[in-house]
This record gives sequence, structure tokens and C-alpha cells, in this order.
Amino acid sequence: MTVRKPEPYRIKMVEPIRLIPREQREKRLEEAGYNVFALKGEDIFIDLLTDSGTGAMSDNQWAGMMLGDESYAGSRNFYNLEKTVQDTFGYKYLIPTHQGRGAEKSLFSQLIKTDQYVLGNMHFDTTEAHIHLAGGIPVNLVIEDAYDTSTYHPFKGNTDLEKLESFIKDKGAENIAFMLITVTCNSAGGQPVSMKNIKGVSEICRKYGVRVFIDSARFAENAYFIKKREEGYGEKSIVEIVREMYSYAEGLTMSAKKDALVNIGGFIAIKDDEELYNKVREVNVAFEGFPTYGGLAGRDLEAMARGLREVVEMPYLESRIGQVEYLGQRLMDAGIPIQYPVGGHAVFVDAKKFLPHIPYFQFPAVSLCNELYLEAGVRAVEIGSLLLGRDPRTGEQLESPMELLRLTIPRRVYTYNHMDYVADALIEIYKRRDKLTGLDFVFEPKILRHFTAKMKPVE
Ligand code: PLI
Repeated sequence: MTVRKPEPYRIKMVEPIRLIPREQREKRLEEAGYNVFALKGEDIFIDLLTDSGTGAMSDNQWAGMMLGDESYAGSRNFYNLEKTVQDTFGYKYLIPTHQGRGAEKSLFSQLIKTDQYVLGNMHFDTTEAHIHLAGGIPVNLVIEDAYDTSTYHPFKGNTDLEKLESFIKDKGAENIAFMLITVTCNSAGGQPVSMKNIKGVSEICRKYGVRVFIDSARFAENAYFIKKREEGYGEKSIVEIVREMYSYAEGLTMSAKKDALVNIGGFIAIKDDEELYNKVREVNVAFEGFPTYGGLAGRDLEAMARGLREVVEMPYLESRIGQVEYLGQRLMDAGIPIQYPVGGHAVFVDAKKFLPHIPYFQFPAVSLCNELYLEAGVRAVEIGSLLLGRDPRTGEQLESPMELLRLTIPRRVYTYNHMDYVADALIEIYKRRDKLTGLDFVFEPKILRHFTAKMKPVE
């Protein structure tokens, strides 16, 4: 008999959640313009919109909050975080920011010249936005397997090394600002990147003089997959694996709202390039704040330092990723198509296969998302053609290569019972999937439309 391990923590404080009646959910969704972003938190029973800033802190982190040193300059919590970052990643320089996109803005502004390419496995949307804002052109070079939800590949977040090398040769290294490896690769389904691939990217980039950075939001989850799936790493500790991953790059951006187990925070770390550090630190003062606080309170820095020490512990990671895997397995057992294997922070349901009768321009994953709210009060999020938007030149709706519904699991917040409830709801919907319809716009904003669009179901 295999015994499922329970969560490696016990509950000291609870936050009540409430399922409002079906008629009220119908009314709220209509008022929200059939866009779950416009729903109020209190009208949601289980919120799987994102794993960003939605986690639960430990008692140790809360205790650290009480030890916040709110000195404008030289807060002791900064030095504690600096030491933790040095120990975890092996990088010398730390620049705190208020969250991941703050780090992107400060770093990219110093690395990108107008019309230079920024290569990546698959950039996250704020990353793409900051590449554009700095005058650059984002390019995604993830392996083709990432786009096929049904085939197994242990590292679907890998960069296609052939595509990488031919792109550099074709465009010339001088036209490339840098390479950014996103771990795990959120946009491809929270899919990990192998050590071999990180090393391979680094070797090719070094050959042509292209710098390598790592978007590190889910670095510990990535290291866990390397430990579990890649030969030669089973006996290594998570920190040893993380240190090796980061030895192949020269700097990182971090959204601490994910794998630093805090509700707000971020940072840039730079291995040893003092000149780059000085330049980025200088602009960061203007954008984010003095170098020892970077947009955060001393107590936030302390919680982040403690979170970074906790996130690399194996019992935590086993439970975290085990919970996501469990939800994925329940859906797969019921025949529901999902991105396979399941990623680190979310289960991505393949809405194109779930609802083949709804075309991309009527947003199948949005339809499924809304139905899940009506059925069970669960909020998920679309990662598909609504998010992708229109061609800026022609105004045509672009067709996303994947129409995904992301069931994103906050860290240490929900239990296996919540996972079962979500799975049961989706299985119910699957039985009557042919009854679901697509959506049309009532109001379509020009920029980042998915947040504020108003829609209506097509007749
Ligand atoms: O939300 P920020 O600004 O702390 O971080 C931006 C960001 C950067 N990189 C990656 C891989 C992300 O996933 C990311 C934010 N992700 C969000 C908000 C999400 O819901 O996935």
C-alpha cells in the first residue's frame, strides 16, 4: 500500500472561505462581464487565479516580520537577505525590488539597446512587456514538445539548442541583448528546464559572447524536478542543484511572490560583474528605492530571507509539487486533457481539446473558466488567445498555439480536500462539455485587455 503523505505542517490560524449560492454566482459573473478578473475575492470559494503572492507564510516568517529594522539605509534585514541570496545562488550582489517586474525594469533598461533581441525559452508576459518597453524584441525558443500537451517530455521548458544557435548565427550576436532562461517555464505550463539544457544554453551563448540570465520565480520547483528526473542529481541537495544551475548564468531576476514564499517582494542578483551591478543599482534607486530596501519594508526583506531558506527543504517541495501532481492525476484519470507531465505550480487544462467546438476567437479556455466558477465557485485563469491579443499591425485576433485553463495552486494554502473538490467540479463539467459556448466582446480594451475586458456568451 502506498501511503499518501499529509501536508508537512499543521494549521495555526484559519481564514474562512464561503461558497455563495449558484444564483448569486450567476449574477456576479454577469456583473463582472463574464471576466473572472472582475470578481470580488469574497465571492470566490477556492481561488486558483495565481500562485503569485497568494501563499501562506510560516510561523518563522511571521516571527521575522516582528524583527523588521525599518532604517531607511542599512537595515539589518537587508544583510540577512544578502547572505541568504549568496548562500542559495552563489551570487555576490543583491538589489531588492518591490516584485519581479520591478527587477525586470531595472535590469533590462541597462542591458537592452533599441531593436536588440532578447532570447528565451518562453518569456512571461510582464517580461515581454519590459523587453518591449526597453526597446527590445522578445523571442521564444522553447522545444516543440512544449506545444504538444499529450506527449511526455521530462523537461518541456528546455530551449531548443539548434534553434538558439542558428538564431544567433543568423542575426549576429551584436543584435542580441541577452538570453533569459525562465525556470520553471510558466507559459509552457510550469515546465522545468534540465541542468543539461541550462548548461547547453550557456555553452552556446558563451561561444558567441551572449550573456545569460535566469528568470527565477520558481527556481526551487525547477531544482526539485532536476533532482527527481535527471540522471546524476538524485543524491544532491536542492541548494547544490540551485548553485549549479546558477553557475551557468551571470545574473537573475526574481519574483519573490512565488518561490520566496512571501506576499510581496523581488530582487535582482548579479554573480560578480561589479560594473553591471553599479549601473543597475543606480537606476533601481530611482525606480524602486535606496539599495538596502528597494521598494520593501525591512520586515518584508526578513520574511523573504526566511522564505528562501524554507523553499529549498525537500519535505516542503515534495508536498507542494505532490499536491499539484495529485490534482493533475485525478483529471487525467477522468480523461480530461491536460499539459502532461504536470508542471510545478499549476495544472494546465487543454481547453482546445476539452472544447473542440469553440474556436480560438471565442476563447474556449475563458468559457471553461467561467463554467468552473458557476459550477463550484472556483476561480482559474485563461492562458490562450484572450491573453495573446491582436496583431498590432493588422488588428487581427491572433491564434494562440495553446488554449489553456491554468489551475494555479497557492503555496501551503489549500489541502487535498480542496484539490478533490476542484477535480470533481471539472469532471462534472467534462460530462456536459458540448453544452458550453464561446464568448464575444462587449468591451475590448486596447492594452492588456484580458484584465478588464467585458464579454458575453455567444447565442
Ligand atoms: O508578478 P511579479 O511582478 O512579481 O513577477 C513577474 C513574473 C516574472 N516571471 C515569471 C516567470 C512570472 O511567472 C511572473 C509573474 N507571474 C504571475 C503574476 C503569474 O500569475 O504567473
